Amino acid sequence: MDQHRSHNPNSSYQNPQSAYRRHRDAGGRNHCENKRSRPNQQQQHHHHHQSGPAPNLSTRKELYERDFPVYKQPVEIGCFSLDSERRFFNDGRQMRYYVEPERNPNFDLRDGYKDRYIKRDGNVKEKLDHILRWILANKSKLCSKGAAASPCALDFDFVTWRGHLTKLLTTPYEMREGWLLAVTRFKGTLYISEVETEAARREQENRTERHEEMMYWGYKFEQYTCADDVHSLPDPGGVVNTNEAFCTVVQTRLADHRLLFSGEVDCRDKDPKAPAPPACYVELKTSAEICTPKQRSNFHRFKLLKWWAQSFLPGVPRVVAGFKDDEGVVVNVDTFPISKISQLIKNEHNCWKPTVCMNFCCDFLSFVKQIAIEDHPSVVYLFSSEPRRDVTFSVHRDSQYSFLPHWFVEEMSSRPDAHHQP
Ligand code: 0WD
Ligand code: CA
Repeated sequence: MDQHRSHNPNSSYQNPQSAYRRHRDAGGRNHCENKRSRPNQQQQHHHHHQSGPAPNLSTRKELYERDFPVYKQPVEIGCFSLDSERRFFNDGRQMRYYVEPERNPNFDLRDGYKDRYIKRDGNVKEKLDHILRWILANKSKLCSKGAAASPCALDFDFVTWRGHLTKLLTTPYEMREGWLLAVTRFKGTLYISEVETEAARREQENRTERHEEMMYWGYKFEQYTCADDVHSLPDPGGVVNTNEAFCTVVQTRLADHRLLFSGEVDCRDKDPKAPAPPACYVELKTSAEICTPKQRSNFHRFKLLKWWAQSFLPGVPRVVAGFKDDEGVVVNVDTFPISKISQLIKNEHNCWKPTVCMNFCCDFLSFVKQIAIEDHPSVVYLFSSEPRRDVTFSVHRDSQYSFLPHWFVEEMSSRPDAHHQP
């Protein structure tokens, strides 16, 4: 079991050094100053805030080097699949099975790029839609048993994609990319959905053909190592279609934050004796072949941080990595157990620490709970992070940022099973 996963109720979360900053630094970086909200009466009552400007959240890693917070063992409470046309199914039909490759397989990742590749349309912004569909499909088991006629309220503080939480975990170490996270409070639950930054949009527009092809390589590696059925073998001659996905939905708790999130899972152990999900899941990655000490150090400092954060969150225990040369040939394959990664990086000077990642995420979620007070499906609190800057926020009503769809709001507001009467 991972040493960082605490199940001990006595090792409870503490917050001795609050990282909230009462005053912005000189730059005044809130890009939406006029809309900036101040903590309201209710917050001040609960959190003893002084009046004055709303606080920002520091991203300085020194502030988060305290005890590892309680992170409960993630439990899979469901799954869903997206088919070759990106249609949603409330089941595991897109699950794939891991077939261990040779150590030096020489997989050609360029094969099929021109003629056997169907690429998901990246211009369609799906936001939280698939998760919301899953919530509605499982409404009866999710909604708290209150008065029989009351509308659905979820027993979760936060609903989001695992990928958004990964970005939060790595924020104190992120020196290149910022992020924008839109938050809406609806029936007490905080929904977090990413908004593409201007920088990310530009980067996507200016992608080189080489970069475009290299994005295919990761999916091609999956095709070499995954079978569609327990007893079948991978089919490298087939089509790679990136619309297809299998997603796990997990429940867990980080300190006092009850979380529901979903993440895409590449495949599972096909051994019938393998442990139950998520412990049987395998994350697949490709990375540049490591030839020099400098490359090894960079791999530990940057790649392993992202791999650890992404798989630790849903409790996926191992990453299988294909190391590729410049020609897109996988020259060797290695398995990284997530629980061993923190030891692996300990020799690296000034390296990242799991506790900093988890404490920052935890404090960010506390920050969001304090700021996003108004419970309304079209109000968005937009949180913004830029490397080496505090996290700032702005408030937007009925704007382009609103992301909860009407079909979700209406169904969650209706009486239980109101639409399902015969
Ligand atoms: O529309 C959007 N803006 C987003 C959609 C942003 C983020 C996620 N999504 C949704 C998609 O519906 C996708 O099915 O993400 C799902 C996966 O969510 P996740 O697991 O929370 O995302 P993440 O952990 O960042 O990525 C897991 C895998 C990636 O594998 P690698 O090994 O590269 O980390 O999901 C794939 C990718 O294979 N993936 C995506 N698939 C569709 N749309 C996206 C994306 N935007 N990002 C990563
Ligand atoms: Ca992957």
